Amino acid sequence: MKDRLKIGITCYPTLGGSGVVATELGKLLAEKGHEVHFITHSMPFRLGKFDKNIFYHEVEVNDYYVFKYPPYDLSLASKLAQVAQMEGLDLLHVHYAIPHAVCALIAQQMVGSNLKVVTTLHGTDITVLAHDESLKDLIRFAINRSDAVTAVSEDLIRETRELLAIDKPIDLAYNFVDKRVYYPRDVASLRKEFAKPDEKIMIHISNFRPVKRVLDVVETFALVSQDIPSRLLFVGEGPDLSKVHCRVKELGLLDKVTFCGKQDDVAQLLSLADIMLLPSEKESFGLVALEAMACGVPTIASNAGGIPELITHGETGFLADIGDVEKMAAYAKLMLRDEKLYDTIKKACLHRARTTFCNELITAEYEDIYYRVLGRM
Ligand code: GMT
Repeated sequence: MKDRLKIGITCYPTLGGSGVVATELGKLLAEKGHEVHFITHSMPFRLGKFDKNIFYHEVEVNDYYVFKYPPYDLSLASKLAQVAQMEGLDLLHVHYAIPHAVCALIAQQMVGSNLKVVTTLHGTDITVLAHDESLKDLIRFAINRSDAVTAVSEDLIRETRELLAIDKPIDLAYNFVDKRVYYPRDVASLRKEFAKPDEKIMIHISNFRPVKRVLDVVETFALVSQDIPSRLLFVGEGPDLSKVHCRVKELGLLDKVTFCGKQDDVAQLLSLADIMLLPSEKESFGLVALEAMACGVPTIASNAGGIPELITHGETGFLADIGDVEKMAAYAKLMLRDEKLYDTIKKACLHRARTTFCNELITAEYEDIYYRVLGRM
């Protein structure tokens, strides 16, 4: 290892792929000997077991009665500066431009420019928030003033440049999976609880936000299950869950669909499945499809955002236009009926997840960025 770094990490700790990526990255950096300080409003949900190199600092928000909105952003900025000073941090790596990068830049002003700020864009901070005229200039400011900016796909880099007219270099750092956690698990006995031996299992995991188009999952499954005995597992919860339940009921498919709710052991559940469905309207990367890939499960997804950078059509899964559930169902049937094709795709999935998107590679890319901004190449 070059120098041991002291790194502060801020993310949304309780939900979503960005929190998972930030937490897993912190754990891997700590394993490599760096000192990692998570500075968030609650304990990151994937933090797990104790590690001597990992520290957690909770941001407490002042709810003084005159504040209509408790000022979380100011409390975070102040905490970032405090921790940076107390612990002698080299840099803050913040996930999401708004508000985290802005808070980190305030902390940098308070502490001095030796404290570097690395910002990672995950998607909705650009694909949703950068369309909001009231936030656009602030996001551009956060990006331009960060010492380095990374994004999770080429597509997100392109969209950031287009939407915000940014010239500054943006580094690509794909999402990654820890192959010690995501691999095909032996789930033979658990599988019996979900499906009969001749039934196939399809799975969808998300936060059930409208952008995930969860009803397309139901329609795709309905078409597949007409021809192939199969089951569907829904993992996660969110605003569109009740719509999904209604549609499943309407189609008379309740006995074939299991709603698992929020689950921790995603690798175990993924290993049960034959196919993952991800028909999102927009997806800057699609971490969950990578997690599936690492468990040897091909994904049928929409041809949206950064998904084609992850899934190679016909090799590690299949892509269809957004909303084209007939095509998605046809691809599912194609794979489920042809064992040889399925096996080839499964092997390609495992290979791609373990090479292009492996934890060692991407962690090293982030480390290089840290050393670069610190002038310690
Ligand atoms: O997909 C979500 O709704 C959660 C969101 C988040 O903020 O955690 O995920 C975004 O970041 C992930 C990690 O980089 C990406 O894999 C997801 O594709 C991205 N989601 C969207 O772009 C909609």
